[in-house]
Amino acid sequence: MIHETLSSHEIVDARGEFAQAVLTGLSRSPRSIPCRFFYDAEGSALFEEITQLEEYYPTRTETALLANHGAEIAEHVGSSVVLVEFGSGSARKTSLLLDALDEVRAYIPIDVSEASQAEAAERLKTRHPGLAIVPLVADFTKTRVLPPVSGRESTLGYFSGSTIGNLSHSAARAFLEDAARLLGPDSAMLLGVDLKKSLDILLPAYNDAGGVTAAFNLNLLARINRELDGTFDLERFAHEAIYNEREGRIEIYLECLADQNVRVLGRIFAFETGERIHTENSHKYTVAEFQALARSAGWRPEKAWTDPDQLFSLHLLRLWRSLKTYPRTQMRSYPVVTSSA
Ligand code: AVJ
Repeated sequence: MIHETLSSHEIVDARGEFAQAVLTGLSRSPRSIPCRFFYDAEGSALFEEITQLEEYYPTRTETALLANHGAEIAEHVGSSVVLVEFGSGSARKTSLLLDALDEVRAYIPIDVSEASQAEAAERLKTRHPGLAIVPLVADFTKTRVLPPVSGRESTLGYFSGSTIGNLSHSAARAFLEDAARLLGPDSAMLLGVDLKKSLDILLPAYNDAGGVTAAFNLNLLARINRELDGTFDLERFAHEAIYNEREGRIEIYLECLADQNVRVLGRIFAFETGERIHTENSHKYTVAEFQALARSAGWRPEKAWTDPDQLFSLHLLRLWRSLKTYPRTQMRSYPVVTSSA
């Protein structure tokens, strides 16, 4: 145990961002831990499993949209783009886009996980020999500069899987504004956005019968035990997924099943029965709602594709030549939802 020699601050610094976020998150009321910490190696593997589940429709629906509309997307985008992917993860869908696009100058995946970057790059190199891959290991919400790529004319941003749904509306707008600055004028953006739908479909997608999503959520507690000397008993917490109608989002929690004290990095946290730790939001949109959000961030919706069952949508946005020509009337027209998360 390293507690004896280092002060708690030194221990937190040593364990970095995860330690800071967990100790801060568990100390606040209601308690919460940011969803980006789901993705350690175990969590990324569980998420891959989720994407194969019958109940979890987003991945296969987006994949089908890319397969069915890839050629049309490429027509809109034009040739020899530099493809920048936000939160690239396993980049499994990216291959379909790379197949469809004509002459990609370079591919810049941005992801916090070095491991999944390396694994994805290996696979892409085999499938797309000659593709210049320039990985950026970084938090895509905080990336301000792209690695230089010679002859970069037009740039296509790609944000798949409805990961934009994890962000609040104001954070999603800020992300789109930052992306505009990062990608530069004349750039385009392709996003996967999950659509609002009946709860008969939505709730099982976040609480599957096989318990894979529950394991994905509980893995966060296992990760704390592994990395932060935690004493969480996973049997005494349960996965919970609800739909918040007002906010238009799935909310995921870990519910405490019995009064208990848990230690993390030497600090004791007393949990009461029924108390919850918030771990993720997954906002859902209508096509019109998402297009209004995009406009409020300075993007012009060029085209949107949805599947026949209206489960999922792909949006192609184009950046106004420059914000100078953007009709001010459109700015901030999107209703600001004052959600705390
Ligand atoms: C990776 C954020 C798109 O919100 O649907 C899947 C993560 N959480 N099951 C989503 C997730 C629970 C997923 N995203």
